[in-house]
Amino acid sequence: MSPTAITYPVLPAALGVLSTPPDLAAGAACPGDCASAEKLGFDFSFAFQPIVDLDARGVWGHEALVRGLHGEGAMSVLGQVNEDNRYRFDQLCRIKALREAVALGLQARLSLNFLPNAVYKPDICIRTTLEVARATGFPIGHIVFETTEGEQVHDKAWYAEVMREYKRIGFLTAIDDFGAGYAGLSLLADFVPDIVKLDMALLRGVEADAKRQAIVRHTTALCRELGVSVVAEGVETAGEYGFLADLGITLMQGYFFARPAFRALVPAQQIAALQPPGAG
Ligand SMILES: [Ca+2]
Repeated sequence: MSPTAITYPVLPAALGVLSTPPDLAAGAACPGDCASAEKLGFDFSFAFQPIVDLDARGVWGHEALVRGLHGEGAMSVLGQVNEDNRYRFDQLCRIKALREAVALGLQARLSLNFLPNAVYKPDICIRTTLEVARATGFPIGHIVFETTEGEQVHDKAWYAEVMREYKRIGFLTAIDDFGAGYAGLSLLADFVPDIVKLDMALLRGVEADAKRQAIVRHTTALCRELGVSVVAEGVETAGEYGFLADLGITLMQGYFFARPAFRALVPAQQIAALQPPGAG
């Protein structure tokens, strides 16, 4: 990728359409020193798990998954996040994940999880991400913001407005864990993301479960009609892989392809060597 070919949006005009919800306007804003782990009180790192493009037999992107500094599980970090520090944590996640991914030489997309209720000040959130992208030369259009519907979104209109703004700026947007949580279908009515990630609980053993098959088949058809790409996440077996591939799903993620790699990127050759369903 050539940094000179990348253009970044100008912020003031881009942010004119957003306003801060009244209940959040008075406080909880990041004071401008979001990048400090000392201020947060704990530090963390990332593992990266590939999202596989089966058509291209390559890596479509990597999802950054939070880990302890020595590779400890996500809960060792997330257990320290509370209402008081989650905004700063969210900011620091973007900054650190982008920097770590670029340092590892990531060429594909980078998928970042964010906490929808932490977006108190989207102008600062977006600015934070844009600044790191610009500093590292990472293209905006390669950054995916995944947000889970499993986490209750208190203000759906606000949520949809924030997501639309992210998309308008040029980021890719994804609804995570689709089918597992509270608001999937109504979220789609209010906001059409670039990507829907089908929840792993829907996919578990799907090749032998007629009810799951019906749900996955129709959800995939719905997404196609809306122009949304589908990622099957948490794919663990050849049977699941085979069923989903037969359905025409080409983007997949899960242990069947590769486990998350702590502070490392799974080599593209490992993905290219994958056997098609039913082979071998
Ligand atoms: Ca995710």
